[in-house]
Amino acid sequence: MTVHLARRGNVAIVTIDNPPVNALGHAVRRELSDTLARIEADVDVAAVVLICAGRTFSAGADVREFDKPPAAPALGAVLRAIDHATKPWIAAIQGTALGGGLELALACRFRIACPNARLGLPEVTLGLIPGAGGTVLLPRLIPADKALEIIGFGKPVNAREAQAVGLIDGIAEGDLLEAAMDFASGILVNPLPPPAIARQVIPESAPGAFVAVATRIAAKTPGQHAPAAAVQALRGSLSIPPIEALAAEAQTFRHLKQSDQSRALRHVFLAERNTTRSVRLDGAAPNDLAMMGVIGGGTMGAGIAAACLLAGLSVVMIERDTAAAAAGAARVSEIIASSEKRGLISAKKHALIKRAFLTSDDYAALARADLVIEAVFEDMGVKKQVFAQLDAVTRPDAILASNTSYLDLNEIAASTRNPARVIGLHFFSPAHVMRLLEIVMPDAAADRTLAKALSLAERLRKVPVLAGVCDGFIANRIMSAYRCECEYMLEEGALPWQVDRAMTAFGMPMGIFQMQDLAGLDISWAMRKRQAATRDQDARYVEIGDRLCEAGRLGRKSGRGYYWYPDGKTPVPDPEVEALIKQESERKRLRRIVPSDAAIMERILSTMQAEGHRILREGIARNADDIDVVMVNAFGFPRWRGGPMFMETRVRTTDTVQPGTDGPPDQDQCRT
Ligand code: 3H9
Repeated sequence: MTVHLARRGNVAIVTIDNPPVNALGHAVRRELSDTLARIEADVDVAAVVLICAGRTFSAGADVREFDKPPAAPALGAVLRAIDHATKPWIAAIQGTALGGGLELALACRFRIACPNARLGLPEVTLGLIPGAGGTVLLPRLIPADKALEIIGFGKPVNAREAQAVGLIDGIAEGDLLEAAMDFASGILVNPLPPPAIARQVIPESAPGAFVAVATRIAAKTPGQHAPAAAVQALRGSLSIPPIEALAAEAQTFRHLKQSDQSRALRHVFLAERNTTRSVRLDGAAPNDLAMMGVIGGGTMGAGIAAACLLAGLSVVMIERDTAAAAAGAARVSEIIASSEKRGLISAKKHALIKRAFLTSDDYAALARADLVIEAVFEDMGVKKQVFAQLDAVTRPDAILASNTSYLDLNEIAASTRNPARVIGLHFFSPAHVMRLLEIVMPDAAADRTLAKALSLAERLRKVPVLAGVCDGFIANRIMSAYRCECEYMLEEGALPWQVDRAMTAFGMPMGIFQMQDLAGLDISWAMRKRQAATRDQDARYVEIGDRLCEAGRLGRKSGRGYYWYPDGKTPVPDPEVEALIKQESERKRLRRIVPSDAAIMERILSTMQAEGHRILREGIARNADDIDVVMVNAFGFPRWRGGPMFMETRVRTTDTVQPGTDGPPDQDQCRT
């Protein structure tokens, strides 16, 4: 049974109990429908409290059922029966009420919620719009522009915001069920308001507010169908009778469910939750970690320290001297202060964090650390020195992690007394924001070490992806491969701004050349110079990056790189760069043919996929879904395209990429 019915006096208590998130799958819908019929028939019931078991209200329709044939009763039908119930239903919300879960609450006559509850219609994040009445009921409870904000951006609101706009009728400060029971007795003495479905729509909160939200949605979600459909559905529901609006909403929902974009977004949603599904290791509960060590207070170290502090862990940050430690501490403080300013943490939590953070230039301060993450300069010698010191001062059971992006973790582990406790934890910058965490397993790492790393990922609410040891692991290795391909394209006829335009039109947040300008061209230049002696001299080598650096064009920080930055931040195509690239083509006797944007993107995509397959063959990634999760979360591969490996499994349509004319040439060695 997933739905339970109890009685207290003249109030029926309906409890949905479908772990883990009370999704409204077929069994729940059927049992809810039967329970409603029993309650309607029971003359002794005057009101109904609807509550969910466990830590959360309902997370909505069961996304795992979306590719199965529909099974009656449909959610919309169940909710319309609740809308029209002769007795008032009161939704008692804890945790999150999302999607169909919130639609269920909207169908109830009243809603009360715990102070930390979150309510939302995040269907657009799955390439959908609400399909069980959300677009029709919400603007009948809150102003139309606020409804559009919630539906079009898919971002949940907290209980206070919900109360302020009129989405809920009260906040339960104490026990939720008791508060709901009190609420039920309170409403029975008053005349009942009409159900939401029978109310008039509430106009926008200010003239032009609806259009302003719609414009922001369009600007934020280029290329995506669902947000535009949400705007259209809301517009419709403001102007046509509710019954027609419900039918139109359901039709759009069904149509979107079949779309490539929704399939892609659902693929990523499930893939992100599957990355460690088969890795079930004993030996480390999430609360096993208390004190963290971070070596290095640069951008990366400070971001990692802040992520740990924000997750409630204590942190000791080590720097080489007191001045560097103070600079590192200042970086961390800035991140924490900005988290408070943005309302992400309270002043009280900020004060607690300050007490949990210590900096030192003495490794001995790490004696009690459970896990230490090294984030120092990418140099094997420097890393080995750090690990030697960690070996000397840490507890024998402490885990030692490196945040290296590409160095050989087997070599680092082998340099320690106990390689079993060494692991790679590759964060992405800014580390307190980016959700991806590549967990890199050296050959000798013990299960216990991996278990602790997974505990940390869970504690930090990161998406962990397991990777094997190789140059660049999963993310940087694939990036390195397609960057190389893009450099070949420059020699063969494209220009940086054309490649970048093709990438952003595809949905990437930034093109590869702008990205390199932002990161600075000098770091990879220095690396290429170090590798020059050992590079395969027969491999194709693109010298454009070297030529730019030799000309003092080190990227955005120097005002010039692949682009010119006249105001210090806006990239402008530069004829000097064009001339330099053409010279290089000529020097190599390459005939320049300007490719189409579609051909450029096709070639980038094929390169990502080819490198993905290599990574799979070598056992660096565990499966293709993990590669998609990495690409979406590391470099902003458009989530709504599902990732390069997912795209390969789909039949190409016009809303993906036009087949290009150029195939990817064989991968030459081009690792920088
Ligand atoms: C919808 O409702 C359409 C309607 O408008 C119309 C219908 C006609 N279904 O994320 P977590 C699983 S569309 C099935 O790790 P958290 C998840 O896979 C839906 N399963 O926990 C995982 O399984 P496992 C609109 C679901 O605490 C487990 O629950 N709703 C669903 O970090 C724990 O999940 C949404 O878009 C689901 N709907 O976060 C909400 N949701 O343990 C999507 C979760 O086997 N869900 N699971 O790996 C979320 O945003 C988060 O899961 C939530 C919990 C905030 C609820």
